[in-house]
Amino acid sequence: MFSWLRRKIINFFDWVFSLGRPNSQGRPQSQSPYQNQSGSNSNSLSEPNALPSISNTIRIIGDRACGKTTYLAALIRNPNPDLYNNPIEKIVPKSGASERLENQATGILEEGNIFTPNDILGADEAALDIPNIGFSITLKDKRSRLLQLEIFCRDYSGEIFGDINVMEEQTLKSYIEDCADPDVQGLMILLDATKHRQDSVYEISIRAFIRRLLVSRVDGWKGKIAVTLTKCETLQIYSKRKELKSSKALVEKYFPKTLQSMRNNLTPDIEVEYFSLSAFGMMGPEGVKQPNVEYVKDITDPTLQYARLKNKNVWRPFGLFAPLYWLCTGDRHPNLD
Ligand SMILES: Nc1nc2c(ncn2[C@@H]2O[C@H](COP(=O)(O)OP(=O)(O)OP(=O)(O)O)[C@@H](O)[C@H]2O)c(=O)[nH]1
Ligand SMILES: [Mg+2]
Repeated sequence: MFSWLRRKIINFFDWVFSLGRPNSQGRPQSQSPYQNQSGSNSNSLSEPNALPSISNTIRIIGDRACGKTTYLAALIRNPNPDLYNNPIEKIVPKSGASERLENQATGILEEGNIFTPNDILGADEAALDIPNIGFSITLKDKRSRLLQLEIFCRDYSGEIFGDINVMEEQTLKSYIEDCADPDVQGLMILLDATKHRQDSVYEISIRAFIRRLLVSRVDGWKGKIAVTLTKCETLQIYSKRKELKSSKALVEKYFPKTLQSMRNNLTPDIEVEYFSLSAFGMMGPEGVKQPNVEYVKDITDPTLQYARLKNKNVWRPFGLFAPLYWLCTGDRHPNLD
């Protein structure tokens, strides 16, 4: 009841926020800045001198506590970017919800606190009630041309993945319908690298999710899927990531059953790519790098623990932008992985 009311109030303020900002409601404008839907080259923005722009509406799913909210907050905050070879020029929040996340990244992550888990949907709520998070990323594309990515998504709670086989049909339907909305062009499926022992559980969740998604539209679901491993600063995963030099091989190593189950259920026209990232990153000199993370026990329940930044001054996430670049352009950017 209270989460419903809170979301309604948040949505109202987001609407007020959007009145002051052009182009903030998240409707895709074109497939590619260089090639529109009819195949000709065009600049998708009408203002003169506007940058080529690609709009992409995505949904991010993954089990509870896999790092969805922290990912979005770190991305929008973009702390301490590398000065060398870094293609990201700027990030601008385009909705009240994304401004709140940016403030939380500053106020919560940097002050050593943690995000609270997202509220699950109440009986009278739908996924549509979850506020729209919009932000634009200006970056240099693979050929060093400036490009703007306009991203719109919602910060779901992990129930849609973790509880998919036990949740109320009405709640499940509302999430699936939201993911199957014709505006949604891409999905990020986040898998927590530190939970790889859950592979057999996630195998079942992913099968259920993909099957429901594919039958939710008569013409089938046609987006792209970025399978993304989170929390890859963990030492064992970090060194495997370096050794394998491929996020695909890394996901295959840690979640073989989940991947097999997903591939068995997808239609061949759905493109899939693989990514790995950490919202906290590493610290220290090359060769002796350590995760920039410390774990704290919950004061009310010591069986629970949270991760937080160890040193905010050297907060340097990695891999955050690569999945979005691919979802928007269909390409991998050599300086974003
Ligand atoms: N080690 C590590 N921990 C992380 C990372 N990102 C998030 N976490 C931790 O994972 C826990 C859950 O993070 P959230 O971002 O709230 O996860 P969520 O997926 O949004 O969770 P729900 O909203 O409950 O579905 C917190 O303790 C975070 O600090 C990361 O990159 N590395
Ligand atoms: Mg969350």
